[in-house]
Amino acid sequence: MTLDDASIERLAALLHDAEAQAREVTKITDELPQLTQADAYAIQRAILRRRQAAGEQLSGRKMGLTSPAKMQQMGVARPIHGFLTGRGCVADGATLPMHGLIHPKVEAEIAFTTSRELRGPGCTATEALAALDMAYAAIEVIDSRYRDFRFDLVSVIADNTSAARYVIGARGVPAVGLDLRHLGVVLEKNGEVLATGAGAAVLGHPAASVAALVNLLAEEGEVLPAGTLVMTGGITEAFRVEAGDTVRVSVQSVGTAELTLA
Ligand code: OOG
Ligand code: MG
Repeated sequence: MTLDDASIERLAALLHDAEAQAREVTKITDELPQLTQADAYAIQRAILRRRQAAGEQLSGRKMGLTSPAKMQQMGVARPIHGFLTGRGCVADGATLPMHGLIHPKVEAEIAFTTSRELRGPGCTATEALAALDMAYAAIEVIDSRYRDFRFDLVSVIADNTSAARYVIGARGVPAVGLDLRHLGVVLEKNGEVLATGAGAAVLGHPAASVAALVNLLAEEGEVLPAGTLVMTGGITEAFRVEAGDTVRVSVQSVGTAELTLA
Protein backbone atom coordinates (compact mmCIF):
# COMPACT_ATOMS: atom_id res chain seq x y z
CA MET A 1 0.00 0.00 0.00
CA THR A 2 1.28 3.47 -0.77
CA LEU A 3 -0.57 6.01 1.29
CA ASP A 4 -1.73 9.24 -0.28
CA ASP A 5 -0.53 12.51 1.26
CA ALA A 6 -3.86 13.26 2.93
CA SER A 7 -3.84 9.90 4.75
CA ILE A 8 -0.22 10.37 5.80
CA GLU A 9 -1.12 13.76 7.29
CA ARG A 10 -4.26 12.39 8.99
CA LEU A 11 -2.34 9.56 10.70
CA ALA A 12 0.54 11.90 11.60
CA ALA A 13 -1.98 14.27 13.22
CA LEU A 14 -3.59 11.39 15.14
CA LEU A 15 -0.27 10.24 16.60
CA HIS A 16 1.04 13.76 17.13
CA ASP A 17 -2.10 14.74 19.06
CA ALA A 18 -2.07 11.50 21.09
CA GLU A 19 1.49 12.35 22.16
CA ALA A 20 0.69 16.00 22.91
CA GLN A 21 -2.39 15.06 24.95
CA ALA A 22 -0.83 11.93 26.57
CA ARG A 23 -3.70 9.81 25.32
CA GLU A 24 -3.70 6.23 24.04
CA VAL A 25 -4.99 5.43 20.55
CA THR A 26 -5.74 2.21 18.67
CA LYS A 27 -2.78 1.00 16.64
CA ILE A 28 -3.07 2.26 13.10
CA THR A 29 -2.73 -1.15 11.43
CA ASP A 30 -6.09 -2.15 12.96
CA GLU A 31 -7.67 0.32 10.55
CA LEU A 32 -5.16 -0.10 7.70
CA PRO A 33 -3.66 -3.60 7.79
CA GLN A 34 -1.85 -3.17 4.46
CA LEU A 35 0.32 -0.27 5.61
CA THR A 36 3.96 -0.81 4.62
CA GLN A 37 7.20 0.09 6.37
CA ALA A 38 7.70 2.89 3.80
CA ASP A 39 4.23 4.28 4.63
CA ALA A 40 5.13 4.18 8.33
CA TYR A 41 8.36 6.13 7.86
CA ALA A 42 6.44 8.67 5.75
CA ILE A 43 4.03 9.15 8.69
CA GLN A 44 6.99 9.47 11.08
CA ARG A 45 8.57 12.14 8.85
CA ALA A 46 5.24 14.00 8.76
CA ILE A 47 5.17 14.00 12.59
CA LEU A 48 8.70 15.44 12.61
CA ARG A 49 7.62 18.19 10.18
CA ARG A 50 4.66 19.06 12.43
CA ARG A 51 6.90 19.26 15.46
CA GLN A 52 9.49 21.36 13.64
CA ALA A 53 6.71 23.67 12.49
CA ALA A 54 5.80 24.06 16.18
CA GLY A 55 9.38 25.16 16.95
CA GLU A 56 10.99 21.89 18.02
CA GLN A 57 14.50 21.15 16.79
CA LEU A 58 15.83 17.79 15.68
CA SER A 59 18.37 16.85 18.39
CA GLY A 60 19.37 13.34 17.35
CA ARG A 61 18.37 9.93 16.08
CA LYS A 62 17.53 6.69 17.84
CA MET A 63 17.60 3.04 16.97
CA GLY A 64 15.11 0.65 18.55
CA LEU A 65 14.61 -3.09 18.82
CA THR A 66 18.33 -3.70 18.39
CA SER A 67 18.80 -6.23 21.22
CA PRO A 68 17.41 -9.74 21.69
CA ALA A 69 15.86 -8.65 25.02
CA LYS A 70 13.89 -5.82 23.38
CA MET A 71 12.89 -7.86 20.32
CA GLN A 72 11.56 -10.61 22.55
CA GLN A 73 9.73 -8.25 24.90
CA MET A 74 7.92 -6.41 22.09
CA GLY A 75 7.51 -9.30 19.64
CA VAL A 76 9.09 -7.29 16.81
CA ALA A 77 12.39 -8.66 15.50
CA ARG A 78 13.58 -5.93 13.16
CA PRO A 79 15.59 -2.80 14.11
CA ILE A 80 13.80 0.49 13.52
CA HIS A 81 14.77 4.14 13.78
CA GLY A 82 13.18 7.30 15.08
CA PHE A 83 14.01 10.93 15.76
CA LEU A 84 14.78 12.92 18.93
CA THR A 85 13.93 16.56 19.48
CA GLY A 86 15.12 19.04 22.08
CA ARG A 87 11.75 18.86 23.86
CA GLY A 88 12.50 15.24 24.82
CA CYS A 89 15.88 16.03 26.37
CA VAL A 90 16.01 15.76 30.17
CA ALA A 91 19.17 16.78 32.04
CA ASP A 92 21.18 14.08 33.79
CA GLY A 93 19.94 13.82 37.39
CA ALA A 94 16.80 15.85 36.75
CA THR A 95 13.25 15.09 37.84
CA LEU A 96 10.73 14.30 35.12
CA PRO A 97 7.02 14.78 35.80
CA MET A 98 4.85 11.76 34.85
CA HIS A 99 2.26 14.28 33.78
CA GLY A 100 2.41 14.35 30.00
CA LEU A 101 3.29 10.68 29.70
CA ILE A 102 0.91 7.74 29.22
CA HIS A 103 2.62 4.54 30.47
CA PRO A 104 6.35 5.23 30.40
CA LYS A 105 9.09 2.61 30.49
CA VAL A 106 12.84 3.12 30.81
CA GLU A 107 15.67 1.62 28.81
CA ALA A 108 19.43 1.41 29.38
CA GLU A 109 21.29 2.57 26.31
CA ILE A 110 24.69 3.59 25.00
CA ALA A 111 24.66 6.85 23.03
CA PHE A 112 27.27 8.40 20.77
CA THR A 113 27.98 11.57 18.92
CA THR A 114 29.52 11.34 15.47
CA SER A 115 32.53 13.26 14.19
CA ARG A 116 31.93 12.92 10.45
CA GLU A 117 29.08 12.43 8.03
CA LEU A 118 27.99 8.84 7.37
CA ARG A 119 26.18 7.79 4.20
CA GLY A 120 24.49 4.56 3.17
CA PRO A 121 23.63 2.22 1.66
CA GLY A 122 26.37 -0.22 2.53
CA CYS A 123 27.68 1.58 5.62
CA THR A 124 29.59 -0.98 7.70
CA ALA A 125 30.06 -1.19 11.46
CA THR A 126 33.77 -0.53 10.89
CA GLU A 127 33.01 2.72 9.06
CA ALA A 128 30.51 3.74 11.72
CA LEU A 129 32.99 2.93 14.48
CA ALA A 130 35.60 5.20 12.86
CA ALA A 131 33.05 8.04 12.84
CA LEU A 132 32.15 7.84 16.56
CA ASP A 133 33.18 10.79 18.68
CA MET A 134 31.98 10.61 22.31
CA ALA A 135 30.23 7.75 24.12
CA TYR A 136 27.65 8.31 26.89
CA ALA A 137 25.51 6.29 29.26
CA ALA A 138 21.88 7.06 28.45
CA ILE A 139 18.33 6.43 29.59
CA GLU A 140 15.50 6.39 27.11
CA VAL A 141 11.96 6.93 28.40
CA ILE A 142 9.69 5.27 25.85
CA ASP A 143 5.93 5.81 25.89
CA SER A 144 3.99 4.11 23.12
CA ARG A 145 0.92 6.06 22.09
CA TYR A 146 -0.80 2.73 21.46
CA ARG A 147 -3.23 1.11 23.85
CA ASP A 148 -1.56 -1.24 26.33
CA PHE A 149 1.86 -0.52 24.75
CA ARG A 150 1.11 -3.15 22.06
CA PHE A 151 1.99 -2.73 18.42
CA ASP A 152 3.53 -4.26 15.31
CA LEU A 153 6.54 -3.14 13.26
CA VAL A 154 4.63 -0.72 11.03
CA SER A 155 2.60 0.87 13.84
CA VAL A 156 5.60 1.51 16.07
CA ILE A 157 7.63 3.07 13.24
CA ALA A 158 4.79 5.51 12.52
CA ASP A 159 4.65 6.34 16.25
CA ASN A 160 8.29 7.50 16.11
CA THR A 161 9.40 4.24 17.77
CA SER A 162 7.69 5.17 21.07
CA ALA A 163 10.21 8.00 21.63
CA ALA A 164 9.25 10.30 24.51
CA ARG A 165 12.16 11.56 26.65
CA TYR A 166 15.87 10.84 27.00
CA VAL A 167 18.74 11.48 29.38
CA ILE A 168 22.34 11.61 28.19
CA GLY A 169 25.00 11.26 30.90
CA ALA A 170 26.49 14.64 31.79
CA ARG A 171 29.99 13.25 31.26
CA GLY A 172 30.99 11.06 28.34
CA VAL A 173 34.32 9.67 27.15
CA PRO A 174 35.91 9.47 23.70
CA ALA A 175 34.66 6.32 21.97
CA VAL A 176 38.08 5.57 20.53
CA GLY A 177 39.87 2.97 22.60
CA LEU A 178 36.72 1.62 24.26
CA ASP A 179 36.02 -2.10 23.89
CA LEU A 180 32.37 -1.43 23.06
CA ARG A 181 31.29 -5.09 22.82
CA HIS A 182 32.43 -5.89 26.32
CA LEU A 183 31.24 -2.79 28.17
CA GLY A 184 29.14 -3.89 31.14
CA VAL A 185 25.81 -2.09 31.58
CA VAL A 186 23.76 -1.97 34.79
CA LEU A 187 20.18 -0.68 35.03
CA GLU A 188 19.03 0.16 38.56
CA LYS A 189 15.76 1.42 40.02
CA ASN A 190 15.74 2.84 43.53
CA GLY A 191 19.14 1.28 44.20
CA GLU A 192 18.12 -2.23 43.11
CA VAL A 193 19.54 -3.89 40.02
CA LEU A 194 16.75 -4.50 37.48
CA ALA A 195 18.91 -5.90 34.69
CA THR A 196 22.47 -6.12 33.42
CA GLY A 197 23.92 -6.43 29.94
CA ALA A 198 26.84 -5.66 27.67
CA GLY A 199 27.45 -3.57 24.59
CA ALA A 200 27.36 -6.68 22.41
CA ALA A 201 23.61 -7.01 23.11
CA VAL A 202 23.13 -4.20 20.57
CA LEU A 203 23.32 -5.95 17.18
CA GLY A 204 26.58 -7.62 18.25
CA HIS A 205 28.37 -4.25 18.53
CA PRO A 206 26.92 -0.80 19.25
CA ALA A 207 28.63 0.60 16.12
CA ALA A 208 26.58 -1.89 14.07
CA SER A 209 23.48 -0.05 15.31
CA VAL A 210 24.87 3.26 14.02
CA ALA A 211 25.62 1.60 10.67
CA ALA A 212 22.09 0.14 10.54
CA LEU A 213 20.70 3.64 11.20
CA VAL A 214 22.76 5.08 8.35
CA ASN A 215 21.52 2.36 5.98
CA LEU A 216 17.87 2.85 7.01
CA LEU A 217 18.22 6.63 6.52
CA ALA A 218 19.68 5.99 3.06
CA GLU A 219 16.41 4.23 2.11
CA GLU A 220 14.73 7.58 2.79
CA GLY A 221 17.40 9.50 0.87
CA GLU A 222 18.99 10.92 4.03
CA VAL A 223 22.50 10.96 5.48
CA LEU A 224 23.68 11.07 9.10
CA PRO A 225 25.40 14.45 9.47
CA ALA A 226 28.57 14.92 11.51
CA GLY A 227 27.81 15.86 15.09
CA THR A 228 24.62 13.80 15.37
CA LEU A 229 23.60 12.28 18.70
CA VAL A 230 22.63 8.62 18.22
CA MET A 231 20.94 6.41 20.82
CA THR A 232 21.76 2.83 19.84
CA GLY A 233 18.84 0.98 21.48
CA GLY A 234 17.84 -0.68 24.75
CA ILE A 235 20.33 -3.29 25.96
CA THR A 236 17.94 -5.06 28.32
CA GLU A 237 14.15 -5.24 28.33
CA ALA A 238 12.36 -1.99 29.22
CA PHE A 239 10.80 -1.47 32.67
CA ARG A 240 7.70 0.42 33.77
CA VAL A 241 8.35 3.35 36.12
CA GLU A 242 6.16 5.30 38.54
CA ALA A 243 6.31 8.65 40.30
CA GLY A 244 9.00 8.52 42.97
CA ASP A 245 11.28 6.10 41.11
CA THR A 246 14.93 6.94 40.53
CA VAL A 247 16.56 5.16 37.61
CA ARG A 248 20.26 4.90 37.01
CA VAL A 249 22.17 3.48 34.07
CA SER A 250 25.89 2.77 34.47
CA VAL A 251 28.07 1.93 31.51
CA GLN A 252 31.49 0.57 32.38
CA SER A 253 34.37 2.98 31.66
CA VAL A 254 31.87 5.44 30.14
CA GLY A 255 29.71 6.95 32.87
CA THR A 256 26.22 7.09 34.32
CA ALA A 257 22.86 8.70 33.61
CA GLU A 258 20.18 9.25 36.23
CA LEU A 259 16.52 10.26 36.25
CA THR A 260 13.83 10.65 38.91
CA LEU A 261 10.13 10.41 38.05
CA ALA A 262 7.67 12.66 39.87
C1 OOG B 1 9.83 0.58 20.61
C2 OOG B 1 11.07 1.41 20.82
C3 OOG B 1 12.24 0.54 21.17
C4 OOG B 1 14.64 0.46 21.92
O1 OOG B 1 15.59 1.04 22.44
O2 OOG B 1 14.64 -0.74 21.65
C5 OOG B 1 13.44 1.28 21.63
C6 OOG B 1 9.25 0.09 21.91
O3 OOG B 1 9.73 -0.87 22.47
O4 OOG B 1 8.27 0.71 22.36
O5 OOG B 1 13.49 2.47 21.81
MG1 MG C 1 15.25 3.00 23.02
